[in-house]
Amino acid sequence: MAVKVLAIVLAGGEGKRLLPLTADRAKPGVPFGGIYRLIDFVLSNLANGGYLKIVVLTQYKSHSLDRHISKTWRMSTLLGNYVTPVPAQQRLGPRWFAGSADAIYQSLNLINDEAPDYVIVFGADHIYRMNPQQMVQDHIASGASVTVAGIRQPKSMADQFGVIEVGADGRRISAFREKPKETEGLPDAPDEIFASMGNYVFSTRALCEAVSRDAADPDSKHDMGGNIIPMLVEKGEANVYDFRDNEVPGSTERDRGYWRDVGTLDSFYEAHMDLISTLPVFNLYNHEWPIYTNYGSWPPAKFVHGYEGRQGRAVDSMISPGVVVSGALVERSVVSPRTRINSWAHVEGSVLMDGVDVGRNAIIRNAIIDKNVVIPPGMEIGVDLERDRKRFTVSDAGIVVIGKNHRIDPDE
Ligand code: ADQ
Repeated sequence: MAVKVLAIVLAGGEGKRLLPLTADRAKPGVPFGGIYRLIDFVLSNLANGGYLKIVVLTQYKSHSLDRHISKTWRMSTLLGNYVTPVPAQQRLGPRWFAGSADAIYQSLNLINDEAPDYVIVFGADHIYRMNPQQMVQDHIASGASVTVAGIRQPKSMADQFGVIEVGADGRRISAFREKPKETEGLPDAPDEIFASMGNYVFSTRALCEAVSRDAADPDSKHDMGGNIIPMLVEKGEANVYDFRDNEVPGSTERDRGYWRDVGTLDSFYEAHMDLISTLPVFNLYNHEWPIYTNYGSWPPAKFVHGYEGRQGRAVDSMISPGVVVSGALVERSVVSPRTRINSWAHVEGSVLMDGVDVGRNAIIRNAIIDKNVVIPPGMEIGVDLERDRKRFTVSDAGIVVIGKNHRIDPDE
């Protein structure tokens, strides 16, 4: 008989480092790549891998995320498939989820109802393609209680990840430290560490026992990476699955093994830049492993001559349906539906989300402009960063970010 697998997607992240993009939406609900939201990547990986019983645990400002999930991810229930958003329960009293392990503990009834043999627990904040079937098979073959997906990352980023050390067999995790301040590099690559991707496969009993034990510990932060994985590592029951071994149909030499944590404004911006080069670092045009989404019924993007006959053009850019580029130039940018860019405007190296309106003669350079922002005619963004710092958010790398519905005073 086929093994039964339930997938749990952790989608409750607050995403403070992505502010202002997360001011009124949960991090997994942040728009990405013109027409997607971050959560579409993990859900597409699960669906393409054939895992169609999916519980999405949400909490923080989940309204637009819930709406997106029910609109986009409504699947046929005929075969018992589902993608269900489950908001934070409050059955343990008037408290919010404490951490990701608590979120699972509070949802144990869903696991009991489904009675799966294995539980996939994946994060929702990453841009990547992965075939989760290969990881599940690896987990089953090894007999471990938990298998953690691992990827090499620069050592300088160790304090953002769970850092994995493996034993002599290359599989068993001998130590796991969540976001260490200091750490050694790998023996064969001193500038790299082996990082947890925040994706786990559990044997059901081991998961239920671990989160129940953790729930009774008053000193625990009830965090998967901080508490549950170290607990199972200590028992010698945790294995690693090397993401390098994962093979996704249709991936190119260039984007094989691509994985980005888009937890900061700069990494979010960089991941967009990875989409737009002629041979993209991350290829959204792989139809063998599609990333699914839903963005409404907009007509095709349109490029027209604008004021004084100026040509509307875009190069090295991704322009979504419903966009009108009228007599403006768009370069190295990602533009979401319903955006309008008017004559003589120049948009360069930028990410424009839904319904942005760029006035005539405006210049937008190295910026992220969130939903429905109206850029007044002649405004310059990303040209004088000192000035931008006084009125908008400017990231460490100098990317100017304007939050959703921000009303710009032209004299600002
Ligand atoms: P972080 O991403 O910093 O590190 P966390 O903030 O717990 O850890 O987020 C993990 C996932 O859980 C995210 O998808 C988030 O949205 C979600 N989440 C967090 N709290 C939640 C809650 N209470 N309810 C529901 N969902 C919740 C983690 C691991 C590290 C690993 C990195 C990889 O802890 O070990 O290296 O991911 O990016």
